[in-house]
Formats: sequence, structure tokens, C-alpha cells
Amino acid sequence: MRIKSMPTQPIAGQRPGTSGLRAKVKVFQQPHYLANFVQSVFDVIGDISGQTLVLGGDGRYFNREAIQIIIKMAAANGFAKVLVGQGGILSTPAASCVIRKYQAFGGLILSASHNPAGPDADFGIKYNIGNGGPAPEQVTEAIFKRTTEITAYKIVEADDIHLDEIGQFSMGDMQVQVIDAVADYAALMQGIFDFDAIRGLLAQDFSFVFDAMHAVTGPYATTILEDMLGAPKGTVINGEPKEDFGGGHPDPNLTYAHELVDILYGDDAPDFGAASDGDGDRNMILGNHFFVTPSDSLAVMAANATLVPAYQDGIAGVARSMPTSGAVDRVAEALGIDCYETPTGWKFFGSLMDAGKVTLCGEESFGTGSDHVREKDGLWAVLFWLNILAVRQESVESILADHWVKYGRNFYSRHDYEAVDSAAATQVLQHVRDQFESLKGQTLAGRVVKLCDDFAYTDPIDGSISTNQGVRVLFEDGSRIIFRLSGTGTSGATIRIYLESYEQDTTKHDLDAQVALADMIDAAHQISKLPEFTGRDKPTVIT
Ligand code: G16
Repeated sequence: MRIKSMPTQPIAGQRPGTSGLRAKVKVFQQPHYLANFVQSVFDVIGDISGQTLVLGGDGRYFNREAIQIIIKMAAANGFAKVLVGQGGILSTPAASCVIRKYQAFGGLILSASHNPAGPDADFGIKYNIGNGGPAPEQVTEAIFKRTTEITAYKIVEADDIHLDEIGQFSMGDMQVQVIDAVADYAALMQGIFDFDAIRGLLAQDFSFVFDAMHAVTGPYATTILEDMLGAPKGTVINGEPKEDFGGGHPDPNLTYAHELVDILYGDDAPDFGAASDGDGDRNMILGNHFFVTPSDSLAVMAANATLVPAYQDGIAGVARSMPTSGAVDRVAEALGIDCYETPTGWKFFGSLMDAGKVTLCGEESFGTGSDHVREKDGLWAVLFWLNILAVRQESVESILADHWVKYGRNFYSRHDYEAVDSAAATQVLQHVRDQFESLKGQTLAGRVVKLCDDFAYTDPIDGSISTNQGVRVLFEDGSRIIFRLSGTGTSGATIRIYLESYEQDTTKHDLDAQVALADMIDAAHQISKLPEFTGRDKPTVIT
């Protein structure tokens, strides 16, 4: 089989963001764009000869073409084997599971997560290392550096692999094994949760809807929830994955998962509702007329972890990203375990989990996970909740009310301003930065400012340092306003404002978060001058 060395030249803008390289499909379709990035990965990750690569994606438009290109490049670069999901599909947590189970060298996951899909929408690619988790910053920076120097890439001349057929194929000296995309992941879930208890719950007078949003989780949810756990057919809605996600925006939040939200807030609402995103790593949890913030969800999971067989002996520690609310910190304190605060990005949890410091972790951006894989995991979170509900036999709302009585409530909200002019977005953050000294000691929203800074993190395991991870305004009573630019968008800039205030008084726990945080929201606008710099008077998305 002939290996071709294709001359190329660096293409600007291939620095991975919060979670890999994301760009418009049209950008990825440019000659050499994908190949340059993949060759740069293969060039910097070490000796790959004789190794196994895991490959799969969320099935979005351009997934199949990209898979074929990558298989041919893997063969040309000396991999011994590629494990690829049937149809080119692997959810992000399933890819992490497969990398770990088969001790692969690493994996390439094709996804732009919750970003819309289709010829005019987004595509993405990221490299995960042998622990199953996203490559740490040193690796992503090395990949980026390589993209700026690349002069050629290697690819074999070969026919495409039949991705829809499970089985083993050869491409020169390399084996390509097309695997069942769901089986390994489903077996892992079965080993973690009390499937009998969940089966019992689903057989009772308990109603449940799972929205797969026409994205990758459809087949996983149908197999696990309906076929294995006996949920009635039709429990999984929008379960057929589509290349354009049905024209939707598979981001499981109150804005984009509106079909599910309408059901859970409608007449005769079910007891429980959940959704996952494009690549299956995010989750949203709803009760009957009730929304569980991702920060609270993590805290409830930590507090109830021993109800789940895999965590029945307790959890080693917890971690959350800096903008995530401190609700889980209070649970950790009560349990006498450590709580780590990391920058935004799942890649920061991996070293803590590998070192056995952390069992559960989560982010405000609808991500929760544990050390069963090294990615956040949407369906795992849904099964975790089902397991809790099966044991406690209470409603979602009553579990949260009970939690707040015990730990107090961290009122929390994130306001996103999407597709803002990049220069204006930079000005907003800089304007707050310019007041770091003068804000200290001032009273804003009835609270005294204690400290303002740019969040920086030193990984306690490998000592690596990450700076500029969000502008923080911290108050003496523990309230916080945080400004950060998204690292996952593909159009202009997205400003995120994270707002948090702690309330111990149980008579105030029923307040709507937007009402409870109203003065903080005003203060955020006042100190950032966001409306003046961006011309926006309200957020695009509130979660
Ligand atoms: C990714 C990362 C998450 C991060 C989220 C939002 O999620 O894996 O760790 O919290 O993006 O990042 P940003 O605020 O920079 O947009 P996903 O689901 O998009 O892969």
C-alpha cells in the first residue's frame, strides 16, 4: 500500500480551545485543514508505531468523511490498529470508556459538542490521551505549535472502510476494527448502578422523558433506558441521530431543550426529565415543574453517592470548575473530603482522578462525571439521578428542598452574551480588570468586595500553571461575580457572567434565582459597562 507524503503549509487558527479545535464545517472542508491538524497530533504525542487509536464522533455532518481521512492517516503514520465505532459513531464518554477498556494509546473524537451541525454549522476534533481524558494543555499547546510549522502529512492510498459493518478490516499493515458503539459503554453503566432498583422505579407509577435532541445519545439511551431498564417505549424522544441534529441546537439547557422543558412544565408533567447534548457528555436534570442547576446536581450527587453501588464505600474527593457554584464545597466539608477548584475545561480533572484524589466532579456548563471515565458523562448523570430516586422514593423537588435545608442554597445563574464583537468583549473584561484595586472594600449589591483577580491554577499533581482563567469579583459573604470569555464558540466572542450568592435562610429558598440575584446582575452590568461596550441589554441565554 502506497504511503503518500502530501506537501502542505501551516493554516492559521488551529489552536485548540476549551475542548479541542472547533470551527465551521466549511473551514474544516478546506484542503488540508483536517489533515494538517491530525498530522500535528500524530507528530507530537509520542511513539505511535504499533499502537491502537480509538476513533469516533457524534455523527454530525462531515463525520464520515473525516473518519475515512483519519483512518488512512493513522495507517500511514504507523498505528497497528484503529478501533472505530460503527457508523463512525462514539459518544464522547463512550470514546473515553473504549480508550480505557482496550488500553489504547489515545483517541480522536470528532465533535463540536452542543454547537449546531450541518453544512453551514460547526465541526470539531479533539485528542484524548491514554487515560481516556482530553489532552492536557501542554499537549494541546504542542499540537498547536506543530500546526504552525507543518510542511507535509502522510496518508495511504486505499479504499474507504465500510463503517456500517461490525468486523475487522485491514488497511495495509493496520487493522481497523469496527465496534458496536454502545455495548462497552452500556456494560460499564451496568457495573456502576443498581439496575434492579432503577428497573423497579421505572415499573412503578413513575413517568420519565429523556430528550436525545436528535444527537448521539439516541442509541445509547434507547438501549440502556428502554431495552435494558424497561422504561416504556417512547421514553426517549428525538432518539434518532441526524447529521444536522434535526436543525436544532443540542445544548441541554432551559433555552435550547425547550421541547423537554415544555413537557416538564406542562399539564400532567412527568416526574423526571433529562436531556443530553450533541456528543453525549452534558446533561440537564428536571423534576416536575422543577429545574436542577448543574451546580446543585453535583452537590446532590456527592451527598447521595453512597446510594449508588460503585460509590457505596464513599468518595475520595470532589472537584468543580472555578465558575461552578460552591454548593458541592459544603457537601465536601460535611463529608470531610477535599474539594478542588480548577479552571473551566474537563481536561483539568484528569490528573486529580488519576492520582485518586477525586471521585466526582462537575461544571456549571451541564457537565458531571466520575472516575469511571475521564470525560463528563450525560447518561451516567441521568442514571445516577434515577438510582437516587429509586432508593429515596421522593420527588426531585423534595430532594433539593431537603438538600438546601441541610446545606443552605447557593443561588446561581449564568448569563451568556453570544456572538459579541471580539474587541468589545475584551474591553468588557479589561474594564473590570482596570478596577481590581478600586473595587476592593466597596459595597456593591449590598455586599462588600473582598478581592478581585484573574483566576490562576497550579495543578497539584503535575505542577502545571494555567493563568487568565476568568475575572473574579469576590465578596466578603462568599457571593461572586465572574466574567469569562467562552473557549468553545465559533462566531465572534461569547461573554459569560456567572453569578452566585449564598442563602441559609430556608424561608428564602423558594425564590426564583433571577429574583434572588437581581442586585448582583445590576452590579455586574455596572462594573463591566457591558451594555455600553457591546450594545446588548439582555443575555442571549440564561442558565
Ligand atoms: C466544553 C468543556 C467544558 C466547558 C465547556 C464550556 O464542554 O469540555 O469543560 O465547561 O466546554 O466552555 P466555555 O465556557 O469555554 O465555552 P463541551 O460540552 O462543549 O465539550
